[in-house]
Amino acid sequence: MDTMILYGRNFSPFTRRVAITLNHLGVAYEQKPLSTLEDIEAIRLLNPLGRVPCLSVAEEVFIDSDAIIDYLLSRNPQHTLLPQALNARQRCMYDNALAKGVMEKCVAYFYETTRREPALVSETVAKHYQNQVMQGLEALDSRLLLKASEQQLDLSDISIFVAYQSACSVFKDQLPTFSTLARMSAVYEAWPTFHQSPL
Ligand SMILES: N[C@@H](CCC(=O)N[C@@H](CS)C(=O)NCC(=O)O)C(=O)O
Repeated sequence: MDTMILYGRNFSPFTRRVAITLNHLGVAYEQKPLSTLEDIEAIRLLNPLGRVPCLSVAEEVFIDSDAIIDYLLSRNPQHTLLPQALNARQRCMYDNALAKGVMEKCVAYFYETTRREPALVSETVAKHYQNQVMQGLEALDSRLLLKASEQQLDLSDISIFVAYQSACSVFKDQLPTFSTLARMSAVYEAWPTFHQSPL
């Protein structure tokens, strides 16, 4: 059996969504929590862009959370993470895209406000990212209300959970209440497949 190694910390929402997907699929893996700040040279050896997540399987390295998840789902065709019915699939893909957008903007906001020289931080740009995060979460919060409660967990649920928790950790008390997201997050946090990969 090939050893799978996931590179990246769960603080990276993209890494965390891969980790939770691996847990959910029941795939054995090891995680090396490389940081883009402290371990950039090691990360560049895996990914020329110097980004996480990366997943190594034997001699092969996969990069980008979508491409990694696509590989994992293809390797585990019995999975139930992508709905088969057209409407449910479209809903899943739309919510997944919204959640990934929220992740991207949380990361962009975090970089803008913590990695730039203080004198160069643009409040306008940071505010724009913050608004995008808030609007994305607002849309997800309303859309989750409409989702049937008996619906099976799919890829979008993992992404929404990770995106929401990422926003909580980046924006802390600046984040308004999103009651449906908060409820969903509390429920999933108790599941072993989520619990196993904490922030
Ligand atoms: N589209 C990529 C985004 C990955 C990404 O942005 N990773 C961040 C950490 S959360 C990163 O490595 N940033 C370092 C950089 O871009 O310099 C994915 O889905 O994996």
